[in-house]
Amino acid sequence: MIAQRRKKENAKPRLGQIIMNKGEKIFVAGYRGLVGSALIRRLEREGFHNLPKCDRSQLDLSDEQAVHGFFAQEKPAIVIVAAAKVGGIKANNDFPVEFLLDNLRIQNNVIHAAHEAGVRKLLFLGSSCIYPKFAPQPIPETALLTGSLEPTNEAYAIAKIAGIKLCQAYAREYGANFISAMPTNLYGPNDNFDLNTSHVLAALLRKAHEAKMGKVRELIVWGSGNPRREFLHVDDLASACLFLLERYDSPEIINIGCGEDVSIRELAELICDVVGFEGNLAWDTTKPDGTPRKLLDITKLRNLGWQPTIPLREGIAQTYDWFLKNVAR
Ligand code: GFB
Repeated sequence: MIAQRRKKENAKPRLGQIIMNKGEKIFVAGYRGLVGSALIRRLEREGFHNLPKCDRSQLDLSDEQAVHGFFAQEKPAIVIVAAAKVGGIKANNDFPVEFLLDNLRIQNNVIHAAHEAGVRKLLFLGSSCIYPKFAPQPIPETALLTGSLEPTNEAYAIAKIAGIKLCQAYAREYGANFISAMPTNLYGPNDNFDLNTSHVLAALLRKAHEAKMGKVRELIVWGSGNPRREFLHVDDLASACLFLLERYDSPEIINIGCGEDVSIRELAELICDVVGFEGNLAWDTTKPDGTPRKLLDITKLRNLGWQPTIPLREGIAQTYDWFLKNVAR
């Protein structure tokens, strides 16, 4: 009965209805992470002040009952799904069960509860690893499900693809305004600097810093150095997310990137320069390279009028500063 009523209410066309007022309740699932914390910073800077914050000890997003209870009580108007189990190439490769199951649980609970609670708009954040390993470069949104995935992160990618499809299903069946955006590789304050689980940029910042402080002559970089990646500062991502919440109402996925990539070798050299490490790079080719290249085609987002503002070198310097103040000490 309730489900039927919700189906009818939500079946109304919602496109183009979003006008976000500053008192609107916006729930950022995963507000302590790299992405969630950047979203909160940006929303607060823009004057949004009704932002319920729950960390893992207050709300376990993998607990279906708890999530439904939270949504029934809080009734947010807008939801951003920034909560996920994330990690770099090694963590993804070592723990496929957790990357698949935890992510399916979290996103299923949040997206379903958002629908039940009548959330007006939801933004689901995926990842550029949803695209085939050998997708055309730069990767257009239409490349989704056109080829095999990169094995090191297949589990995570499958979970994210399921999240996209769930949002699209709610849009098709119930008229829900649930949209999905695909960010490229991200970095910035609140990144994970654990060498076993982090992504490459945070890992190399830490390694370069520790090599400099320890007066070590060699910095070990994983793989061949040839893979190419695109790096977007998380504050630019947050700006794109707000932009999409206000101006994008299609269930079709949309890429978020900066439009430029670098090789891992170039990234390592840039990081050493910013940190001031003057030793040599050594390559550990027993570690996987992963996808050879991952550069998103951001034409769709650019055509809507958004563009990134933080150059890579400046973003790395700012993140190193954050690392020095918050992690290294
Ligand atoms: O950032 P990263 O861990 O993940 O690695 P992916 C990118 C590249 O950097 C790989 C190399 O070729 C790594 O071998 N690399 C070099 C290093 N040195 C290091 C190091 O010290 N640590 C790490 N982590 N890498 C992730 C996916 O893929 O991309 C996730 O596993 C997610 O699912 C994320 O989608 C965006 O870019 O290869």
